[in-house]
Amino acid sequence: MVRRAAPLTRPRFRRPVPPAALTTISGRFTSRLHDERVAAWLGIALGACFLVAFLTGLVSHFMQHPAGWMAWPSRPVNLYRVTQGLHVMTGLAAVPLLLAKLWTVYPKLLQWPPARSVLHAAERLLVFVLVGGSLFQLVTGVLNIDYWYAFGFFFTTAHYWTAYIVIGALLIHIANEWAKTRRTVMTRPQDGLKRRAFLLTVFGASGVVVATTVGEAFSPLARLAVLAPRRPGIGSQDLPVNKSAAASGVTALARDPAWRLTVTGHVRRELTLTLAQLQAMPMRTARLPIACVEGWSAEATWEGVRLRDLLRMAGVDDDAGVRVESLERYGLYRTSQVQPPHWHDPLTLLALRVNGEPLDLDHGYPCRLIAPSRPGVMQTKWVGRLVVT
Ligand SMILES: Nc1nc2c(c(=O)[nH]1)N[C@H]1C(S)=C(S)[C@@H](COP(=O)(O)O)O[C@H]1N2
Ligand SMILES: [Mo]
Repeated sequence: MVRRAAPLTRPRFRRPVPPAALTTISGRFTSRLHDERVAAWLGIALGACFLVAFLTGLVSHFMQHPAGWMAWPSRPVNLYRVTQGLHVMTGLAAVPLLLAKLWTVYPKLLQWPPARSVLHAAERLLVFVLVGGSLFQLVTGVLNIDYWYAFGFFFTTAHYWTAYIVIGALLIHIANEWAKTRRTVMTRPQDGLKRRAFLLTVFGASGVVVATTVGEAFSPLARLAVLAPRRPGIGSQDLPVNKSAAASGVTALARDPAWRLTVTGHVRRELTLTLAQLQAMPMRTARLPIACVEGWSAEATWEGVRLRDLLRMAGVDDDAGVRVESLERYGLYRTSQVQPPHWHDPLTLLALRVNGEPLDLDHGYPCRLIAPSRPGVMQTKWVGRLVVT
């Protein structure tokens, strides 16, 4: 009885392969979803994610390492928060898209013979560079935002340079595929293949990844952010901590009553201030986010002394730059540079308090830098010295 039913369904799989289907190297790739149309739509979505991730990645890189002629504005306050949130979200959304795209086109990747001509060989080499580079970016990016430094190289340098290789290969790939993709998506398929269901599943998977992470930056969705390693509102003083005082080895120095803030370098008057003297200066309040390169961000209410008040007191030229130095002895993020547009901004503070309390040790006690539109790594904690350059 059961066996008799089988022939009824079988002919559906015997239909002639439509011209749009990819050529396969053997009979093993039987799903008809290995298909140009599916590949085209996934490619469009991936291309959009990669272009946004590339541009926002450049913003992040050049905010941290500005070329000599670059002066980033200090407004809008949330500029970095938004660009870096987009960077991480488009990168994460690309993970299911890339996996689905690779599944869709793998018969083509394993094509035999490997090359029919020199041009064909070059085209295929380009695709392998694109695939390899994309996997590298997504894998290292995800490991980095999850604080799993499983790789032996320095993440930011590798991620930055690989981005140019990937985007270069992607632009050539887009140029090669443009006409075909356009034709494919502009025509209506006649074969009744369930592409839409497959694509909706893949886009849905991307949506789920984003929905369960985006709350790390967008606090109304914080409770949904089960995939995020940091969440707004969670941490000491309702604020996440990236690197604790203990991990930075600054606990004793930060608690030392002999702590002084010094302002030195190209100044007319060197300043050496005790914590009490700093506290006696005019206090300002600013509502500003910490926006980490890893994508999480959280807003807090900061109180402290305007950096520009301190620098004016020391007699600093308007076009001078300032290096903010931490008490931390080692560590890549123990100093940061503040350019004129940032220290002129009235919202840029040396903060002494956060969310109504004196700073916790983990948030930079006795004082930390907090400025608008600036990567988190440049919001230096446990400040001991300002050096005017
Ligand atoms: N001295 C010092 N300041 C630092 C860091 C550090 O490692 N050392 N980490 C930075 C990073 S990566 C971020 S995201 C913010 C986090 O600040 P929070 O821990 O108060 O949230 O602090 C920044 N300030
Ligand atoms: Mo960070």
